[in-house]
Amino acid sequence: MKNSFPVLILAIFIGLSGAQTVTIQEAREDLNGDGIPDHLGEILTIEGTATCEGTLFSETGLSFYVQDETAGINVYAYDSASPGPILAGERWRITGEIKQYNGLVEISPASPSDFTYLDFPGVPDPLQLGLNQGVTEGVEGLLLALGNSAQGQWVTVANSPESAGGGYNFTVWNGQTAVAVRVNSTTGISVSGISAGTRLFMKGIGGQYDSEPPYDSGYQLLPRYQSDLQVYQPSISDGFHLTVLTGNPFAPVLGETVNLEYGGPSDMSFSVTVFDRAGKDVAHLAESRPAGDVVQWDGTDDSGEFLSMGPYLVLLEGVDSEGKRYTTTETVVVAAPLN
Ligand SMILES: [Ca+2]
Ligand SMILES: [Ca+2]
Repeated sequence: MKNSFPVLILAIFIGLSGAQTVTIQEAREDLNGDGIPDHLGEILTIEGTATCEGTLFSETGLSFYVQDETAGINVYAYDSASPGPILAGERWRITGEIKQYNGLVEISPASPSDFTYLDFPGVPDPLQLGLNQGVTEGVEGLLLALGNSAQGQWVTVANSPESAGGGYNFTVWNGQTAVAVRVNSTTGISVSGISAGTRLFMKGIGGQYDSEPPYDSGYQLLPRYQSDLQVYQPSISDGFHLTVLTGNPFAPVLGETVNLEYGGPSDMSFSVTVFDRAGKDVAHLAESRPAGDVVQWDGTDDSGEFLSMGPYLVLLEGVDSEGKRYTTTETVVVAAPLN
């Protein structure tokens, strides 16, 4: 008898809302690991902040993303269920059926009354992916940053964007990990400035498009706005120089890199080479390249193996149009993790 009061209260709450309120992580739950949310077909209620406008990823109806402290999820609904405009940064309580579409977990409201505006906390900071990290199930639905402008760590476009089904697809390299990027035409993003070799600092939502069980591939980054594709063009001075910009010493096993800038007269061609203490050339960061650039070294040799701790000598070599050779060096240190 003494437990009946809380049970009654719980029953009233569930009765009023019509569905149980859960965290987004709980709504997405896949304890048996089959790539299908365990609550498929259930009506649940979540509370989350929109990371884009309600209609950004859909020509008709709603397709957008919300996230809370635990996870993110796609919200998908017909026009008839729309409560009106939904803006990035707004927090909503949303009731809907848990679905999955080509591996993407969705919550699908059936009517405008399934939406309740809560408040305006603003768009949350993107989750920063580290060097060599890709989009995975654990970050599906979350706003992500790929490439880190504060650390001068960019991603490199692998191929020119290809037109496909109402948008464009291309791939970027985050260190040694390939990440698929899907630019939906409804975003209005132009990809005309993107081609193989373009360096980017990116933001976007973690998405998935995988038509076959077990729905464990096909992860994509979904940029929302033109500003989510920030092209990195370092400005390089003309004097012959090699400068350590960031990351010295650095711990490669933690995904850290050292960034070095080099430059010199426009008639020069440049090579940047890393030597170990024995004087062996272990990594070639640039070879016979024009003008100046920024190079990133991840502490691996030319075959991608991590090198041992200790100091390394970075040699910049410039050869001018008359064949005259200039050199300068910097010492960088490969360190162990702090703990
Ligand atoms: Ca499951
Ligand atoms: Ca998924």
